[in-house]
Amino acid sequence: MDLGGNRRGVDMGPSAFRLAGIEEGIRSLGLEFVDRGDIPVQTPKSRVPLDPTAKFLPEIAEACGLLSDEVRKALDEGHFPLVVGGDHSIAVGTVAGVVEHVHAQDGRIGVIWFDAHADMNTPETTESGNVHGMPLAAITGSGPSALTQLSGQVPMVDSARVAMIGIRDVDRAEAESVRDSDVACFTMREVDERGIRAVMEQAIAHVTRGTVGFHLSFDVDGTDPSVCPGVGTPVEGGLTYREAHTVMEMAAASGALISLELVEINPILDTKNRTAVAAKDFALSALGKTILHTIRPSDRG
Ligand code: 5AB
Ligand code: MN
Ligand code: MN
Ligand code: MN
Repeated sequence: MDLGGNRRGVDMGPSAFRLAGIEEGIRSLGLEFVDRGDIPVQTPKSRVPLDPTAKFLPEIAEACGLLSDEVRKALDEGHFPLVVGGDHSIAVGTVAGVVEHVHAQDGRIGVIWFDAHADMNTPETTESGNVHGMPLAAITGSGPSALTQLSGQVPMVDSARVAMIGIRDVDRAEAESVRDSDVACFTMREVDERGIRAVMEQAIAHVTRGTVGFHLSFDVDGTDPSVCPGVGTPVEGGLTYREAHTVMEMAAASGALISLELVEINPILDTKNRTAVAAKDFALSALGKTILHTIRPSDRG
């Protein structure tokens, strides 16, 4: 999917991610790997959006519905969903699927949102009209009903069970929504001052309180542009390569990670596929890869 952002080409992210060697990487951890293929996304009749306050919303909502069904099915079958984007609007579909699966057992989830951006705009606050700036608002119950009502539950996730990490670029009206919500926002300032380990410890505690576990939505632009240059909305001063691995290693060690998505990998803006390769390596850390040995699922708490 690349309908949610301005810069085209992010729909090629999954190809770049496969080329980076995710299958071999996952198999080398002793895990099974199933590629469930791509989710079909409608090609809009015209690139001129009908609604400038939520561009290509119908096409995005439809693809999110299909993705949600795929994610729920994977979880129902006992698999761990690893979703690869695509622009960040797909998070609405991923989270809807996880919520549907967990809700069938009366459970709630938390969300860790790793990103340079807060993605809490709505059609009322957005300055760009791009839906990839809106998914976290939709997940926590604000925005177009085509998105907020994608799972049986509104809000899909209680904002008090959401933690953002890496934030350093928020629009004026969006910042107000973040402050008015119960989201725990760990900006780059917190990462600088307290270190990523302390921030992650607090974020994990926050999203696991009263939940069955958490979803990690990893926008690669949360890392520094020197780490992941292939992104449409780069912002200086992001997490280092090692800090991003710490995020993933701590998510794995928590034993509470239910699902993972990596988004906004844009091969057109990249150099020699390094963004997809870095994203693949981050994913492997989240799946239990460590430098000297592997945390097998049976070792987890
Ligand atoms: B991303 C911006 N806030 O709404 C907007 O990459 C940027 O999924 C959104 O985090 C960035 O257009 C969306 C200016
Ligand atoms: Mn559905
Ligand atoms: Mn994002
Ligand atoms: Mn972002």
